Order: sequence, then structure tokens, then C-alpha cells
Amino acid sequence: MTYHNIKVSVDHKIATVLVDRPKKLNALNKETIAELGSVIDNLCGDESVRVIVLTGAGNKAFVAGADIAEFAHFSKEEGQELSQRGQEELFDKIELCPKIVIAAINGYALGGGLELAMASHIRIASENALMGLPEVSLGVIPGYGGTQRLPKLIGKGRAMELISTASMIDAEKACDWGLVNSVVPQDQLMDTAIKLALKISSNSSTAISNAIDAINAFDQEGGFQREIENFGHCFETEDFKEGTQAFLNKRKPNFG
Ligand code: DAK
Repeated sequence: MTYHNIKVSVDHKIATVLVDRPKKLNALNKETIAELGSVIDNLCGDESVRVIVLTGAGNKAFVAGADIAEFAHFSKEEGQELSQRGQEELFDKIELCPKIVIAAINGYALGGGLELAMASHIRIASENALMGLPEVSLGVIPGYGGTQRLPKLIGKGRAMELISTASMIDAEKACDWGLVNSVVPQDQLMDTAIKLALKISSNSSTAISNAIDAINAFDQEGGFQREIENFGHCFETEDFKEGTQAFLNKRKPNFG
């Protein structure tokens, strides 16, 4: 697939995916969602990639939402179909990706943009970032998982407030509420994300994929059972042999 709205680069096993529509504040049109879905598929299956960093082009926006011009005339059926398709083809894929996906939020993360960041496993924000789910100000509700993922991250009461007021919160408050893991000056955002990605990539990729799968089940019935099963899987892996042997031989593990 040729990409028109995103740029992808890989360095030291870290893939950086840049949403690249800066003139539209990186708003997610249908084509961008399809391209992101395709690249996430490819990177999830690419043995040479350990961690994925998602960010937006320019210094103003991560992603300022779904492209309002595109959904302004949708019918009920089109809305439902696209919500389901978008969730399956992009947002759920990110959450279920067996590699850690880090959202480096470099400015506005609104609506579908915040939903994209929330589907990611880790969020780091720059000091200028502003986040919110302003959908109700447009007469709709979040349709890419926002009503489900936001309360898990910040609690039901705060999610009710943020969604019903359509307000934006700044990076400091987002960190205080647990919506982002850390806040850094904008010129340090990518360095911070890449350093974190490198640290993650030095650990066992099979153990990390088992951990992601178990953590994703934390709020589901059977979450503890998933942990037990995935814990067991790890004992069958080369990484487990390497990790334990390295410790016992007082050397650093090499997970390949
Ligand atoms: N969609 C389309 N264009 C956008 C956009 C967006 N979300 N956000 C910004 N732009 C465009 C602006 O129209 C403008 O384009 P030009 O007029 O220059 O052609 C350009 O980006 C620069 O924006 P501004 O001139 O407005 O920049 P400012 O600094 O003055 O303001 C802002 C920045 C972020 C406060 C403002 O742009 C803004 O309020 N943007 C809209 C934020 C927003 O409401 N986003 C949508 C949230 S609702 C669905 C599933 C999910 C969703 C929808 C449907 N289905 C399954 C059907 C999700 C919906 C949402 O995301």
C-alpha cells in the first residue's frame, strides 16, 4: 500500500509512524484510518520491529480528531458501520498489537485523536498538548472506543465530566488524572519516546507480547486465568532460557 497521509521509518527496531496532514491538524479521514490500519498490521507482524511510536506532524497537533468534513452528512447506518469498522480496523488492532505502541502526543489530541492515543499502550505528552473528547459539541458521542477506554484510564466520574463538557484538559492535568504517563517539553518528546522504546526493546519480545495480552484482559472475566496461561507459555520460549541463563551466568541477556 502506498501511503499518502502517514510516514513510516524504522531505526534500531523502533518504528515511528507519523500522521502527516499538518494543514488539517492531522485529522483522521477515511484514507488515513485505512493507512494506519495497514501499517499497524505490517509492523505487528514485522520481526525486525520491537516497539511502535505514533505521533503527529508539525508542532501543533497529534491528531485533532476525525475529519469533521467527512462525517458531517452521515446517516445512522453509515455512522454505525464506520464506527464498527474503524474500531476493528485500527483502534482495536493497536490495543491488541503484540508490540508496545507509544503515543507521543505533540499537541492537540481531540476526539478520534485522543481515542487513537488511548488505544495505544503508553502515552507521553508534550507540555503544550491539549486533550479532550469534544464530540457532544458536534451532536455525536465518541465512536472509536472513547466512552470505554477513557473511564478505564481516568475513572467514570472524570470521564463523564470530560465527555459531557466537551472540554480540553492540559498535559499537566492529563498526567495528574492518569491519562498520560509523563509530560516533557515539546523539543524532548520524541527523544523521550525513543529512549523508552529502546529500553522496552532490550527486554524479551515474547514475554512482552504475553504481558500485553494479559494486561489487556485485566478488566475482563478470566483475566487471572489469562495471566496463568501466558505465564506458562513463557516457559516454552527461547527468551526464557536466555533470560534465566544470562542471570545465572552474571551476563546481560541477548534476546536477539
Ligand atoms: N477535521 C477536519 N479539519 C480539521 C479538524 C478536524 N477534526 N481540526 C482542524 N481542522 C482543520 C481546520 O478546519 C483548518 O482547516 P483550513 O480552514 O485551514 O482548511 C485547519 O485544520 C487548522 O485548524 P484551525 O484554523 O481551526 O486551527 P486553530 O489553531 O484555530 O484551532 C483547534 C485548533 C484544534 C482548536 C480547532 O481546529 C478545532 O476545534 N478543531 C476541531 C476539533 C474537533 O472538534 N475535532 C473533532 C472531534 S469529534 C465516527 C467516529 C468517530 C468520530 C466521528 C465519526 N464515525 C464512525 C462515523 C469522532 C469524531 C471526532 O473526532
